[in-house]
Amino acid sequence: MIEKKQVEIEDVVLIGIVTKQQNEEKAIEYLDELEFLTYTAGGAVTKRFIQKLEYPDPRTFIGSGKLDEVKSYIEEHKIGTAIFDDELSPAQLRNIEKVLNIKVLDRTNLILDIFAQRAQTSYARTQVELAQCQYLLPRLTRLWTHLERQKGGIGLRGPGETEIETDRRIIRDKIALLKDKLKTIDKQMAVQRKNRGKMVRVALVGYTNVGKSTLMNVISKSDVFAENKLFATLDTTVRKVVIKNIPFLLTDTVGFIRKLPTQLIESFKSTLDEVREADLLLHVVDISHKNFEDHIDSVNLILAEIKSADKPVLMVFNKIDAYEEEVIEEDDLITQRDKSHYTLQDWEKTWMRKMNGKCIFISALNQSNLDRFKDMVYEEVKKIHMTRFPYNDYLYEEYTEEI
Ligand SMILES: Nc1nc2c(ncn2[C@@H]2O[C@H](COP(=O)(O)OP(=O)(O)OP(=O)(O)O)[C@@H](O)[C@H]2O)c(=O)[nH]1
Ligand SMILES: [Mg+2]
Repeated sequence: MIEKKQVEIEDVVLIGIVTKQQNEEKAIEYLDELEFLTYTAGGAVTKRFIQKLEYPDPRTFIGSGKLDEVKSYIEEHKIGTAIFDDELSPAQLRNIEKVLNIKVLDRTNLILDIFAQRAQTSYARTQVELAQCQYLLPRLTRLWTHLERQKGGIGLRGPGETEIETDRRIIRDKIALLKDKLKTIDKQMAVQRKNRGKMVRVALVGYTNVGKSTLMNVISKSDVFAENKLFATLDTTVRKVVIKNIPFLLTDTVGFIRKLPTQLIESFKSTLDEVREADLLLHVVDISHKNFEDHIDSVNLILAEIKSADKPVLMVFNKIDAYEEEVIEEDDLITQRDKSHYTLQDWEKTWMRKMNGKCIFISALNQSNLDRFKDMVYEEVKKIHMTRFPYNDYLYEEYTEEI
């Protein structure tokens, strides 16, 4: 079982690259996100290193000169952790550790660590533990586990802490055991889902931190943990919601992120089954985030990966209260107008217009436009409900209660 530990804030450096596929602006955006992830995991970023490269170096990810630069910085400032914004191969990880002689993590490792920290139920913890073991298996010979200086902290929570020095066989046995355990739970969950009968099922999906749980709370009057950190929700909550006269089930589940580790997608099978078996998806987007279009793409990629890309979807653009477009001053003749200058009205005229009204702008926090949102959900749910209960049409009679 994963151990829970209160850890002190650790000083961390971040390392990213600019390549042909990833321009400087993108690299900076990704590092911003990596910094938020680091903060969620309990780290404070003291410096970022970015290098321009044709391709990542197969031996050390960044060039050896750059690595030396990182080395002198971490030695001077006594930094204990370096985090790379990509998945490092086991060989890269080993080589980098040899040079830097501190704890080296990659994006995958960091996300797994946050999941380990946040998993509440034994079910979620088993899923995370499995993903961690699978990540760990090819990377067992890690230098930093032998170092005295770093005990606990980011990247060391979970099985990594205790099992790392044991051999691969033990990890393999453990993987088999965890898989068995999950299979049993998966079966129970599948039965539970079956018992819910033919009721229409709606799932909230979206990038992490967009406001899914907040929206769930305001429309179902439930109390799901919401917080301004990444991956506040790992477990699935299902609530019965009634709009007008149709009841349906609403699911809030784990948020997605760019490059969600595949180990996690596999181990969170049952959690994601809630999405896979949903009749309607509410794709929640944080429109106040500069990269919201990228976020939509990442979510759609993961939906495709779990074979849920062809479900009916309502796009829910949340956080309109926090949306701010950049303004070009009248005497500024140089700045080119781009998407950052769009108002919400401008956005409505873009590709969103082609969605045939399947999108809506709301603020879950200020509860604005929620009535319209509920109407739209009602219309969609009603369509599905009617195919499932064709003779049950008395449900749709609008009636006012006599006093
Ligand atoms: N300004 C603003 N903030 C919001 C709105 N909706 C949610 N938030 C804030 O956004 C943060 C994340 O909200 P959550 O509901 O936890 O987001 P989530 O999508 O469930 O996140 P994960 O569970 O981490 O995937 C919280 O600090 C919320 O208070 C909104 O309409 N406007
Ligand atoms: Mg949530």
